[in-house]
Amino acid sequence: MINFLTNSSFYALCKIASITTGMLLCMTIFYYILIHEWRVRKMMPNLKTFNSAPTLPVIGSLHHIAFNINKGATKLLQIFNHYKLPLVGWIVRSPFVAVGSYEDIQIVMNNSLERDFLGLLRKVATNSTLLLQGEQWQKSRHIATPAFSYGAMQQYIPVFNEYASFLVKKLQQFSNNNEAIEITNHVFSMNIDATIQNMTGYKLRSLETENTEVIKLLFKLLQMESMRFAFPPLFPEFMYKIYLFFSGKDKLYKKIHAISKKILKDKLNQYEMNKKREKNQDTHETDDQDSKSLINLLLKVHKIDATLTEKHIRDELIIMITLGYESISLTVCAMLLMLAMNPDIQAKVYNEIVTVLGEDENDVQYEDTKKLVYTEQCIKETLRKFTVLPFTLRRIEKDLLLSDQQVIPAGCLALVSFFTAHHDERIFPNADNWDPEHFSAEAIGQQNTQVFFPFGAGLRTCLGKNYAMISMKIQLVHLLRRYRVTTDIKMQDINWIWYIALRIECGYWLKFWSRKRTQ
Ligand SMILES: *[C@@H]1O[C@H](CO)[C@@H](O)[C@H](O)[C@H]1NC(C)=O
Ligand SMILES: *[C@@H]1O[C@H](CO)[C@@H](O)[C@H](O)[C@H]1NC(C)=O
Ligand SMILES: CC(=O)N[C@H]1CO[C@H](CO)[C@@H](O)[C@@H]1O
Repeated sequence: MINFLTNSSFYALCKIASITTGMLLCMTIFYYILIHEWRVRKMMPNLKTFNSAPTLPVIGSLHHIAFNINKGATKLLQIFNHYKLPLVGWIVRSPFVAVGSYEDIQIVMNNSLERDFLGLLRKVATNSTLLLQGEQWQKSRHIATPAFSYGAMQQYIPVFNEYASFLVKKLQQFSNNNEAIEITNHVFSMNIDATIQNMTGYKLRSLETENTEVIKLLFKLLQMESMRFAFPPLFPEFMYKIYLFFSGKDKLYKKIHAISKKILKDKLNQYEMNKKREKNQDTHETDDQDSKSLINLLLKVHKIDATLTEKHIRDELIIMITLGYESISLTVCAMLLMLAMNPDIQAKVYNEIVTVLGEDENDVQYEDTKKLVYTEQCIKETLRKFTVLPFTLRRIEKDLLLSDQQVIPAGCLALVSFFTAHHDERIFPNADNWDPEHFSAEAIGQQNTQVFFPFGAGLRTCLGKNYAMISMKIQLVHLLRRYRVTTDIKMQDINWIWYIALRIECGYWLKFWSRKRTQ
């Protein structure tokens, strides 16, 4: 009897507790919706002046991109092409303004430092320079900057040369037989090996061993993250976590974290050992040797400043490596493809290489890269036409006056479409054509940095832009002086596909023809 009573009062208590919790939860949600609506209402007068793509109740403009897995972003580019930018769009009840003219991009990039990627990449990169904000960002950027200085670059150049000539050798087996090969994985392997070695000292050897496990993992990561972008129910962090848990895909993140932990642990041990040896020998040689590499810069601060955690180091490395090798590799692949389609231009690039470096297969030095002017023009044209990172998102902190007197209200997101600016017919006539003359001294000259954003703009520009340019030049020199490339792909076969980085859907199929005269 007594048992029965206590039991029933227990259930009653439970009932009351759950009802109260439910009510509290509803009230909190309601409260946040109210606050949000109040903020949006304040923005409305300004937002009303913008063009708008058709919206639906509740979901806003999401139907244009949603559920188009991996085509969401390319759909977005079409919309931007179709309606005139700036354009207002709605993520459920949150507004964003898309800008795409170089004038407006400059205004947004110069005035807003706060990135907001809607949760994208948060699971691997919250504490990286890419995603940090405010003072934390400044500090992180300050630490990483010397890793891309002139001095550091001198350290990387032998590595680029070594791996590029390795890639050249690798391609030998596919050359001269009139069969096209898809080169992404080879170029990816080369670049991930070089970048990991330069940033961390770790030798991955994926090109040598043809073990592309890490590349596949990182590609899956980008696929997952871009899928999330096209699937709005997964925007909230807790929804994404639930999805990952039940689909078993959290394993992917665990694997990536495990690899970065292992590299860091090895490096920490080595760092301690070097420090000890230094103390014993009373020299600073070991320390100075590679003190400018990213991992050493981070470790040095980590040792004296506990707020820079191991997680920060790992996030920084993952993001620099992933975005670095992706964008460099895809640009190199695209450039080879364009040269294959344009034999005249390829001949001109080859002639420049021979003029600057001679007939021998010497290593490329820093000074040589400066002299490869026409090659650089072609790389820039590739960065324009193929804009590997086509968008960025910024949170607008103060009302922002755009070039046509419209105002993006404070608190609103700005979606910056570099891709649109790079296809602006005012600046790049016949923008759909790949034509290095778009970057000839007469065509664009000094304007260059004002209208062209391959590495972003403003204070948050990409730290690795020199690294990327020099690395790409060295790879192209090694490849093009050994091989002539041809392809069966036509410009009209090219469709975009977006996995955080923009690629072409059909792949980069090339034929390699040895230039070496038979001895
Ligand atoms: C943005 O900043 C760059 C570099 O400081 C400057 O050259 C440019 O004129 C600025 N643009 C605008 C619109 O403020
Ligand atoms: C890492 O990121 C989180 C969330 O942005 C922040 O709260 C934390 O302070 C960061 N930690 C470091 C070491 O920067
Ligand atoms: C961090 C690190 O070890 N970076 C290396 C990049 O590669 C060159 C050449 O192997 C090394 O000297 C650097 O130490």
